[in-house]
Amino acid sequence: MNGQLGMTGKGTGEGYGVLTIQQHILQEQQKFPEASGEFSWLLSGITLATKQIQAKVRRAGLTDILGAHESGAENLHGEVQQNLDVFANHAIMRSLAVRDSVATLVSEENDRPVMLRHSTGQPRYAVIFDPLDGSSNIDVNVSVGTIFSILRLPATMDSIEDGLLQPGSAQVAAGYVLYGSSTVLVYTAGNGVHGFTLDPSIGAYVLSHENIRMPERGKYYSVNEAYRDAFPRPYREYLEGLRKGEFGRPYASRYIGSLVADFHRTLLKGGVFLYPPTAEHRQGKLRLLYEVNPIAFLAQQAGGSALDGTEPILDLRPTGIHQRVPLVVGSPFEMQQFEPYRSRLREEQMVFA
Ligand code: P6P
Repeated sequence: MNGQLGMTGKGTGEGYGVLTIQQHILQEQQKFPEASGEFSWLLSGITLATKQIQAKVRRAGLTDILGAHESGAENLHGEVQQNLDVFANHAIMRSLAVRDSVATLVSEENDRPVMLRHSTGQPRYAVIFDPLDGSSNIDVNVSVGTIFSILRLPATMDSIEDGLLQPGSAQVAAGYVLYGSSTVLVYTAGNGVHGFTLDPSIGAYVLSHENIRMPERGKYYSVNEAYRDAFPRPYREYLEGLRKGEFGRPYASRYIGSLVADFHRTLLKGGVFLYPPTAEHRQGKLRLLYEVNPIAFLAQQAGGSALDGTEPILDLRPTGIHQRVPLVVGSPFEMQQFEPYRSRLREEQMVFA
């Protein structure tokens, strides 16, 4: 077909310069004849919503959308909802509510799952998302992101929680959109990790990072150093080893405080990102279902790996839709260097400074 249409690329649209995310998903879908068009229709709901969100984020300083929502409402985590959080949550909900294949939505901003339709009969999906992660950074123009995870719901469930509390290894797709110097969507459907940059001139996400592979090792570690003394000793000693060059060469530190931005750098440049437990956050701060599981799936698909400190993230059986877990995610080399500390975390009673 490429020859007939004059396209010279290897399916990358080189002949015409761009391959949009819709075309990419349809191409991917052709590899799985049993797959219906449902997934691409579902994903188009996410791409549409994130285009609306990025339009607001790009103009945040020009409208009164900055700052906390006038209601002063807090989400269940006690975080004051920013206007853009509310807008982003509604944009995704509206977009996905009209996708028949979506039965349930779970959002960081909603205490309970939103039931759209019963999941009996044809396969139905649950979309689990953080509509605007890192939103506290919005007012200072630091990158923020949307993170999503997609699960197929079983045909029969005793309760919707049964269908939602599947291990991360059950995800059928996951990804994020980073509203940074450009808007980049990165996703996996279990067949590699691919990145698309929004081209504002045509309003489409176009393929910019095909088949992303995490480098074998990097030169950065990423952690909130302010809590260093509060981490259990094995974490403290691993970080000290990185800083002092005990694993071959000293590392530099990079920490943005926006998970999507910190992970995107780790995915492209290699290295390691950590959010360990502290006395204040004994289970860590990051949420398993809509922050850590998607990140872990992407890392694994790109050749890296992710732990909760001792166990592979993707093996964890969730106990609640807003459950928090510690996270160590990175390149093969840095994760290999973490192994002795992982063993000590298993053996030692978790002692907080
Ligand atoms: P801290 C943002 O609030 C967030 O949920 C993640 O995006 C980010 O990685 C983390 O919290 C930052 O937390 O405690 O370092 O400010």
